[in-house]
Amino acid sequence: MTMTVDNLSQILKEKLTSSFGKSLEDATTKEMFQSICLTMKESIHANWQMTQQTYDEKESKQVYYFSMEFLLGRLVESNLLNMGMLNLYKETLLSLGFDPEDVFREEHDAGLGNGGLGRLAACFLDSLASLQLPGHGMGIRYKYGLFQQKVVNGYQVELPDNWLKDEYMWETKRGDKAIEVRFGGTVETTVDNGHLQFHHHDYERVLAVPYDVPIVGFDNNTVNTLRLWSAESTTNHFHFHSSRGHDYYHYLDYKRSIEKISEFLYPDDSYYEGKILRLKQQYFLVSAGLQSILHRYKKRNKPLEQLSEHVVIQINDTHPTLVVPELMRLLMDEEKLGWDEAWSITQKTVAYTNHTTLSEALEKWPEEMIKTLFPRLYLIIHEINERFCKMLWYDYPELREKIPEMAILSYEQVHMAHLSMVGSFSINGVAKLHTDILKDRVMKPFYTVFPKRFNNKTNGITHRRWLLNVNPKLTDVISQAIGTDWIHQPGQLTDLIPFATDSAFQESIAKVKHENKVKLANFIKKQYDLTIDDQSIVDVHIKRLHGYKRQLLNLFHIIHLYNRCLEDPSLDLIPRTFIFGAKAAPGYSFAKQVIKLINAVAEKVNNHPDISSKIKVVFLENYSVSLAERIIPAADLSEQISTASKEASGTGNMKLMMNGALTIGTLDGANVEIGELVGTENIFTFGLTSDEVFHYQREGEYRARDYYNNDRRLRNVMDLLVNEHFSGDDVEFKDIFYSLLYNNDEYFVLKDFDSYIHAQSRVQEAYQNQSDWLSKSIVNIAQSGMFSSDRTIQEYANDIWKIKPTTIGNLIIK
Ligand code: GL9
Repeated sequence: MTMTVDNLSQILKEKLTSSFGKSLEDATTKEMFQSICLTMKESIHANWQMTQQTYDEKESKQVYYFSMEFLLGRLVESNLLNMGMLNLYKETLLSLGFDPEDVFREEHDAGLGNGGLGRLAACFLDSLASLQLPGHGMGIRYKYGLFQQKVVNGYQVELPDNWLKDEYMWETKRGDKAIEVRFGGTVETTVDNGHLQFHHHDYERVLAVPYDVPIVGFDNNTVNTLRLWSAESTTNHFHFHSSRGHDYYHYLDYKRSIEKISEFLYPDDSYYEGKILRLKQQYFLVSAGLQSILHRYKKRNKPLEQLSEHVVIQINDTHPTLVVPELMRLLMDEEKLGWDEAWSITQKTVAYTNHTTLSEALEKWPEEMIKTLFPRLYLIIHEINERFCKMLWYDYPELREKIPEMAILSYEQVHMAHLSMVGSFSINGVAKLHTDILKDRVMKPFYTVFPKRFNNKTNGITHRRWLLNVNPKLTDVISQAIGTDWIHQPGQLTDLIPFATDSAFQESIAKVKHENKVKLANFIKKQYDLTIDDQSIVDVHIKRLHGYKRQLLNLFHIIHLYNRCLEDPSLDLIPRTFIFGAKAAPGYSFAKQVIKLINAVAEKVNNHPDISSKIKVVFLENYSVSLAERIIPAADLSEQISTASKEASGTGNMKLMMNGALTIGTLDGANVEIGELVGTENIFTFGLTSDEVFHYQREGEYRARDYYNNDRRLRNVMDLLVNEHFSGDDVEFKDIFYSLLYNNDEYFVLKDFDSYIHAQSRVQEAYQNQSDWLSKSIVNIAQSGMFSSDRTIQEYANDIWKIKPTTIGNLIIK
């Protein structure tokens, strides 16, 4: 049966009555949103059950993607798209007098991630289901996601993200599948029949309760699972006898201490804070996740020795590294396997992805902390380390002197990346350059020992959300030109290449871009009462605020343009709107100062009577998946200007390219691969290369001061930071100024300034020739199919996971 607007209207009206006791006329948009979800869930849940059943029947090998972060954003539109019902729902809502956008926006973003790493996990889930691959997510159901950002007086203020305050429509609590996770206590060793036995006593019990979110595949019947664990306590075992209520208060304390484990997401990106609660979160995810996997596996009645033929565990960075010792513990202590068998199974089951080479992000936990929280795991880690170091000593005499720096335990710390590399069969970076840096530098000795484990998997993004959902007009224009096969096979976007110089096609691309700009301008007007020019170049820099991402370099270009306008009021500039969106980690004061500086510059520039018609600076608060979805379709220029070698891949670069923005960027992360695909004439590259950065870091011959002294433009920009121009006083931005001049500019902002300014003038020049610009834009769209996460996931499936699609039968209820 195919559903019509009339059928669906009827269903939704009935849902409003049965669930809320409301008629259509009285229903709020929230109730309408919830009715839609309830209706969708009926068909999703039928396929969900069938998918799981089919996987079990066919004994499909299952992938579990363990991640501390899943930055899902909203699901309603992407689920509808994947179910093939988006247009039907939109039309039906309109016919019922609701604006679909308003209804969809009732869904609170699931902000269970900080940035790229968490969003990548979400894109991967979408691709897994869309490629009919049996792959699931394991994560934490944080009560509070990434903080909400407010800008007050130009400063970032953090508010809690209470995303569960209305019911989360997509999740299903599976109370029957709750699992116990144990913390602390002591381990007693006994010898039984010549075998060592480990007995864990006096531990604290935490109940891990799974909440499952269905992951709907595109145009197929697959529904995979994202399992999010919540830490809960039970009152079951407690009886309160004490007349003075002591037990009761103890119980409340205990309950609170347990619930803290899944209370909030740590808001740091590319940085780890050695907090004990964070370590507890990691183990909580790992132990609950592994126990549930083994439980399911055992139902297949296969020997544990074959685990790796049925299960793969991919760990998203080192955050879930404890899977290595925890799987060992479960196999040995619970399943009674010996060390060698357990080790062989573990190593064949776990695969590790590295997402950063920044040293401040490489996790090292104090041995003491590990020993106290997980006494049994500590013994196991110790043993793994002993065996690894011995192996190095005997098998790699040339590496003997490197043993201290390669050890898992050294200087009283546990090196999580080392443990991950030793305990897994695959180690991958997330872009070609990044993987090369791992092999040649950061993890070089490990590459010597385990050359076959290293491989590259360049990141990707789901084109369904980041093109079809966010930019339906562009989607239509593309399909009118090349048909719709590219939707299933995004690589076929290259069919657009012949259209790059087709003036009619260029015009339709230009029209879409302009309409998207008008829409964004209306949003900015409504939200900030700021008028932006919909004819201007929309120049966007959206990502976490971090020194290495160099929002400051962008800002220096803006201040430089501002200075030029002040000097020469008749300066011919194509109007530009500079858009920033960025959250700073709450404890990262430099990043917070940069936010204040962006807002201070915006204030000056936007209110200048002559300049504001040429330059506008907009800091959009609370950058999130949903905000990205509004900005990206309107962008002309994509700022990807990290210090070369520092950005492992980047994924915003891919989203913007796919929507026709041109990249101004360094030869860093996936920018390198973007440049190779589009050709040098269709990207604006500038700045130091990663080799040059390494060279300067090694030789210590960079002197930032010289650049300040010798470049008048740079001095004119920087002096404005400390002479009260942008702030009421001269100290507000002095830390920024000092970090550049006295701390020698760690991220080479001054060094790359000149080259960046030149690249920006090339941008302005290129934009003057609209036909040329549009052809560049089309080439970017055409080459973006390579960056669909379908391609990435297919590579993981072929090279690492060795899994094939499992088709799910045809029981779709539409
Ligand atoms: C990151 C890298 O910095 C990005 O360059 C990369 O694209 C993503 C996904 O592989 O991973 N590593 C990392 O710690 N973060 C990344 O974005 N940080 C956040 O997620 C905030």
